[in-house]
Amino acid sequence: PRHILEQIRKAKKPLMNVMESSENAPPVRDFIGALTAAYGRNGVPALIAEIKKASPGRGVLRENFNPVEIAQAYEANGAACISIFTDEKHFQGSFESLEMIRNSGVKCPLLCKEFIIDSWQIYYARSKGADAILLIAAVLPDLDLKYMLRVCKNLGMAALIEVQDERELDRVLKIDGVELIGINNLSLETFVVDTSNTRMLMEKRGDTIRDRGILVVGESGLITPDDVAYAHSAGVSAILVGESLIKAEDPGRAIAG
Ligand code: IGP
Repeated sequence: PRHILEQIRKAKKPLMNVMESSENAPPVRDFIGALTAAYGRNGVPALIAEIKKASPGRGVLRENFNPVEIAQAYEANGAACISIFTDEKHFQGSFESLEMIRNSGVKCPLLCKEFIIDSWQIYYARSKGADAILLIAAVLPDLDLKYMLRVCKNLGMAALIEVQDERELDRVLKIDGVELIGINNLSLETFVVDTSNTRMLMEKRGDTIRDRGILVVGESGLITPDDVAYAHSAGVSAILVGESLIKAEDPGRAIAG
């Protein structure tokens, strides 16, 4: 009978809440479009400026930490998109800050920087106003990567698929529909940064990546204008920068430097 099914449905409610509220979220903004437009306009890699309070490798990066103010400063100084760490335990982030930034009038598309291991997290990110999510190849088997990319696209969002070595890059290049790959200079095993990683992987697979029209983001450890020029010459069209901006006295003005 009907009411049993209704009871069963109700018992599933916690997950359904996430899905329903993702339907009521503010409209998705075009993350990849914003990167492409900024790159086309400036001829230098588009900036995804990151908001993170702390990291396991470096501890607390900034004491007076106001995520909305930082986001506004990033946008005012030319960031194409903004990445917001939401992991609480290791990065002292929050979904609340994502939601507050989305509701603050900031117009840059927002990346939810989360360790996604289950697809409900994608709905949750959307419900808080995310326009893009991070999928880390190192923590997701191929089947999950493919499935989550589909979930993400069904919600109209972009997925930044992150790799740190050739093996992961080759796994990702086997997946249909990949549009945005991040090459991380940071090893998630050792938390050591090597900025030549992006160049090394682009030398090996740059042709395939270009043929498929995939946009590459150089990630981590980029501090000086030389670092950015180096990433650009390696063939990336966007960069993801966190620590060096967050640590600056004025994170917005640090973009110009
Ligand atoms: C930003 P940085 O060195 O500028 O703060 O790096 C971003 O690339 C980095 O926070 C990052 C990261 C990750 C950290 C990218 N992917 C995965 C932890 C886990």
